[in-house]
Amino acid sequence: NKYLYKHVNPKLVMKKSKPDCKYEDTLHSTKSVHTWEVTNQKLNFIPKGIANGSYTPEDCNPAFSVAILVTYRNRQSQLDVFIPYMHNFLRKQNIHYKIYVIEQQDDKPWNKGLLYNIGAKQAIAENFPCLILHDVDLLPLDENNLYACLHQPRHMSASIDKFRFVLIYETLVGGVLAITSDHYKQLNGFSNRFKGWGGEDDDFAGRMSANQFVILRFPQHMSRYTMLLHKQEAKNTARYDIMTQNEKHGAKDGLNSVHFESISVKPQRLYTLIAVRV
Ligand code: NGS
Repeated sequence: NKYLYKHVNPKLVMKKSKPDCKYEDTLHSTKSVHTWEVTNQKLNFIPKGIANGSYTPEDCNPAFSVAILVTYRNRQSQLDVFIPYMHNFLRKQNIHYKIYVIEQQDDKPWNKGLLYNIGAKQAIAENFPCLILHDVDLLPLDENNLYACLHQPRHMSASIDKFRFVLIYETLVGGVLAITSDHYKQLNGFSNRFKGWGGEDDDFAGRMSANQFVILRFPQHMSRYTMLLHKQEAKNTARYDIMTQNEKHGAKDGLNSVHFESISVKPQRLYTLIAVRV
């Protein structure tokens, strides 16, 4: 597929004895294996070969290497479903991946943009060329939805059951977004100024559009997700004001202005936890 951004993590040692992984079936097959039942099945089964939240195919050399960044606070029951589900889903895609959970471990207002920037810095430091920004409450339903970056950012979760599988607005990039590390750096990442729920993703879409990026999407049937239920978070009432202000000084607010009280990186078997106090 000419639109795929081929990117192999330089840290991955390629074993010559292995053939290259195949992707045609994943991209072109019309069969949709993941259906509703799968959501409720196999949640207790964890594939072998996972350490620090990372997996690489055993029998072939992957062409894609992705860091999955999951921002998180206080939703243990969702994490308990998300992590095993994702390992089962991703392992079939013949990619190299690593799941990072970036947890805000304080009671201050939720700062998702800052958490994404912190996760991105870590993944970039570990040479991941592709970042997948992922809500913890979204589970992909179609295994043709390849977890890989394209030549432009791709909004992967355009079709969510909660919204009757309809894209709620054209510039939505929240939920699940695949973007190359180079593009993320070019945008200076997310604004760190959104405290509380909402707006940081729309602000990020503004950065993409200011940089002439195009938001790509796979066909709707491949972009289906189911959303785990939860209470609506407290909305940030200042979010529209911040978006307006950011149009003027976004360059000083992002990856280059990440501040926090403390951070620790704690590798666990099924994910690498980045614990942050903001
Ligand atoms: C918009 C929010 C986005 C959010 C989207 C979907 O209204 O941050 O809803 O949210 N924008 C503003 O508040 C400015 S959802 O219903 O999926 O949780 O991502």
